[in-house]
Amino acid sequence: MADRIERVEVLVASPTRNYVTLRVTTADGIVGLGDATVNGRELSVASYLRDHVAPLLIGVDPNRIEDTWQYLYRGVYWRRGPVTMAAIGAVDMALWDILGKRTNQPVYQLLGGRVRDGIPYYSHAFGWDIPALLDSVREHQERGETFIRVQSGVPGLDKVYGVSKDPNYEPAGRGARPSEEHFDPGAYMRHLPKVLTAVRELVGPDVKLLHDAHHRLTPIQGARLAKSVEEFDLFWLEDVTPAEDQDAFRLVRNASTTPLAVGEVFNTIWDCQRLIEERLIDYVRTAVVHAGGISHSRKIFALAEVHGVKAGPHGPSDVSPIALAASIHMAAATHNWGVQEYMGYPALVHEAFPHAWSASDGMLQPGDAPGLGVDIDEDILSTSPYVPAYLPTARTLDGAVLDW
Ligand code: GCO
Ligand code: MG
Repeated sequence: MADRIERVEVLVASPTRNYVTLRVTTADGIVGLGDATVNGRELSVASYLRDHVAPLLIGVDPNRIEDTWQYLYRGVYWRRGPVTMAAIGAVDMALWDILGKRTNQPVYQLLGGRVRDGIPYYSHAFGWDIPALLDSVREHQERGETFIRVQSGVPGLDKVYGVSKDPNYEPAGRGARPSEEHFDPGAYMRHLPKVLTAVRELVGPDVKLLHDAHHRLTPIQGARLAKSVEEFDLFWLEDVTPAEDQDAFRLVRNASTTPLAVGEVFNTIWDCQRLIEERLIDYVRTAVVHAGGISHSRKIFALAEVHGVKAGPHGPSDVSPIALAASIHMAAATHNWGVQEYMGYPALVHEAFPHAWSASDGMLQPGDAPGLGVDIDEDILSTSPYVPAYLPTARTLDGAVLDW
């Protein structure tokens, strides 16, 4: 069974948007894929992998998944942060993929096998005004989706997180500098209850509604918002205040029983330890790619399980179908899974990364292909070069920078 890593390649490509893919090939000819995409910082992870990680992997036994993780994390001294952890995450995914292919089993089987028949996902409905949002919600319902995140424009603001003029919500704009947008917390906080009143009236009590405040509010504003939307019975309120200030969540928690979800910007178990151990949140949202891959994410979700917190991982279109596959395989085998985010991809992304996983009627399925079950179309990737693209920057109405 021993084998050794012979080749490590980093592919950066932009089939509609930028993705960083790691391809690891062993002496036995097994190929493992990992996603290392950090939206707007793609080239840093590519360099980290190419210049600093790839040389360390040559000759390593790919079966030593946990040891390789520890070597790249503890053995390197400089640790944590999105670039480092996405790079380690990509290596980890690729090694699980290789193990699955070597043993001819899907990764979820290696993680202990299925604990559920399908993985519910939530999708993203949006509209500039309430009627447009309601149309979007109806479309999601027609697709059989029962977990729907609702985002709407705010009167007086010309750009708002989660709402776009395109049919696909795409926050990163192409160009050398981020665009800028202004945000007014007061206008937003006054408007959201009206939005949720209309949506709840449309969908009735059974549909699970979610909403993302995207780190824009202060702790006390977050507490007030969570309280003001309590009657709409949200499945969760996401990122109601910036996540670094873990203690701030106590204020929100004490103010309301609206379930809270946080953590898409976290990279390690230590970033969310307090939130989980002190039961300040209900769902932890670390993305498999940005939190060190499958091996480390398992530990985060195991800690969460002990404290009654569920996984609700980030699954935006700015991580590739390889990372989504890793998340789906974990979801199939992890008991305390709440819901998986699935923003969907444009057709070209599905073609660039042919995959065994599938999404229909509000459920994701991992498929039964060995490993993670994702491939790459090299023709598409090699003809879609990297294009600089950035998330916008937000400012308050007086021009001061605000968390985006
Ligand atoms: C989500 C997120 C995204 C992020 C994006 C950043 O919940 O899907 O908040 O929309 O903004 O992934 O790269
Ligand atoms: Mg979010």
